[in-house]
Amino acid sequence: MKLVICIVNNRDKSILGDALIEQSFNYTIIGSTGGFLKQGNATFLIGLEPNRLPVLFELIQNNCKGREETINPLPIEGNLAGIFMQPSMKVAVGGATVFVIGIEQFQRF
Ligand code: 2BA
Repeated sequence: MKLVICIVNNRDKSILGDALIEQSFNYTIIGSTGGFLKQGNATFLIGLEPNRLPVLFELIQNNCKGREETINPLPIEGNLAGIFMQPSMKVAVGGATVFVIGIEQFQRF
């Protein structure tokens, strides 16, 4: 058995969740926050048999879109605070960040 940890943009959470249900994947969603952008994202935990991985990857690819986010950093602190602003910056955020872990044992009690 494998555990797929899949981090997606909050905006793709529902559409990916619906697609997973439709294909009978079991999953849990954990609300999470990206370390760099500090924006909310969604982390899916999906337990599955390895032979279903290709179908899962296709679902993720088809339902999670890459986006460009603009970050507006806070003004530089100090005597001249508010005068020197750091420029806004564009960051490409991937459709999904996926980790696959081998599971030694899976039990439901
Ligand atoms: P964030 O950490 O908020 O990162 C959002 C996007 O910012 C990243 O998109 C990447 O394009 C950019 N970014 C991240 N760190 C950067 C840096 N030091 N300098 C410049 N740009 C940077 P993605 O790579 O698609 O990642 C989307 C989200 O997936 C991340 O949100 C984070 O929550 C998660 N993630 C990505 N890689 C990860 C990893 N190796 N381990 C754990 N979580 C990861």
